[in-house]
Amino acid sequence: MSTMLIRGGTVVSATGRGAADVLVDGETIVAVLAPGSTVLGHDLAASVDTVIDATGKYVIPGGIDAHTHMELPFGGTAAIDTFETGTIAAAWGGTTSIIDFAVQTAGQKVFDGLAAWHEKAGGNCAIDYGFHQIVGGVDADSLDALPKLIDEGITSYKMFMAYPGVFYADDAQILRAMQVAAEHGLMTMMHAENGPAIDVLVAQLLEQGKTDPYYHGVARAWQMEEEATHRAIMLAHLTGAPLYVVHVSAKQAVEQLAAARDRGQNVFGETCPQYLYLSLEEQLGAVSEKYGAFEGAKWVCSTPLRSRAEGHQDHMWQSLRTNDLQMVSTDHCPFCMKGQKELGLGDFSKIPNGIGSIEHRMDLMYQGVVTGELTLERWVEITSTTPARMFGLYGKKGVIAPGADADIVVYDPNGHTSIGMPVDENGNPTGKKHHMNMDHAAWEGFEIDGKVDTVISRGLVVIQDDQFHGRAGHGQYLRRGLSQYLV
Ligand code: DUC
Ligand code: ZN
Ligand code: ZN
Repeated sequence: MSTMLIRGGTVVSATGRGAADVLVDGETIVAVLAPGSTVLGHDLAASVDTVIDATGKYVIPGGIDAHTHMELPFGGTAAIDTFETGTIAAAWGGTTSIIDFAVQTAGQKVFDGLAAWHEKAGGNCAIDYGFHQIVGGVDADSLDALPKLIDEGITSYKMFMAYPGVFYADDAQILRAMQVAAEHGLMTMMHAENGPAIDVLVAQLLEQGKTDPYYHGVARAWQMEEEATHRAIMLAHLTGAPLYVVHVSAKQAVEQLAAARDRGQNVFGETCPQYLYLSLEEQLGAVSEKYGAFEGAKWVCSTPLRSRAEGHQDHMWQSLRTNDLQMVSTDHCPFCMKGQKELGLGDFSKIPNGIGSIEHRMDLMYQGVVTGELTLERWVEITSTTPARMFGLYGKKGVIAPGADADIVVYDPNGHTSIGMPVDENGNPTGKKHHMNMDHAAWEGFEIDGKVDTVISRGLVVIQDDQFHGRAGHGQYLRRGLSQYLV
């Protein structure tokens, strides 16, 4: 077992910051020491195998992205990042654990869907990974499987109030699943949009010749998100099921969550970087020389990017500060323009839904610290500590403390990160490039006043000196406990 000392840095947790040295033995943090401490010897640096100098830098628990979709089949194609490429990109960005969504579709056995996800991920991940279970077909069989997932280390499952004919669950199905979940302490995750009503609006817009990506955002109006969020909260209230609403983008949906929390309900919400920074007007409505108004396809995702004029983005930042929203995940679901997003040329409803952000989440949220939207501690909390607690990983993940896995990021506040992949007229990259599989950058031109310096995954240095030192297969499957926010 090798030993490592990360010294000279400022250790930041969800509750505070302070100068401290971190000692790692093998895969585990064994001590957090006051600088100059001699409790473990007079020259600890001389007696360890590796010393990492974190002077002037922050030392934080590795990021946890609790919402990713590697290789997700969607809209006649599949998300382009494999577990290998997606987890390597995650590591580059300071994320050391992901929770991906195993998929069960209607008519399929839950455990067959889960086995397929283990097959895709096993031996291929560069960082640790866990699963939530998508239940795309709520029936007697899947209801029976739900509690058994807990023994597999899966303590959360997701249903969709959107996508009729694909993943959609109706109110009766949701009620039944929540009854089972409430009994066993499973977290119900909800994609809260009124899918049947949205489909009517989509058909009407297409009939009117409104086929550009912009209309994806028009069809998926905020009222559709607020209404579904309210309905999910009411069904959760009735059944006593804890509820976690994914990818919240509408300020009115947050108001529903806040009201439920004020009533004392176990209701939680995540948002994603795209709902904090991007908008209906600027991205979905973008026009470029190469793609014309189809440029906006790069940002077609659901829930959709919302109108900046309506103030949703500012409200998301505020809600993260006030804890009306508890955490930030990416909903990483990348598709290339070529051959994938292009499926929706002339019909926005055929554009595969998703944006790739796994590599940029820690940086984009750190920029919120720079601009005064978040404190340093809140940054750590919403990107690592809360995701760990929410999904039963805390203690092992989400904290720098003796006994925790040595998942550590050294972050340089004096560094700089330019995001993007400029291309020549033939589409060939001419400069800096991200490590996700997509052929474009959804975050082109974003500048971050900070930089991921060193990333350690269970004691292994995976990123250092702008090089990837890890390997696919290092990442282990995470068996999760029940949510640690529930009593
Ligand atoms: N939303 C997306 O944008 N992509 C995948 C599935 C989803 O709900
Ligand atoms: Zn979703
Ligand atoms: Zn998703």
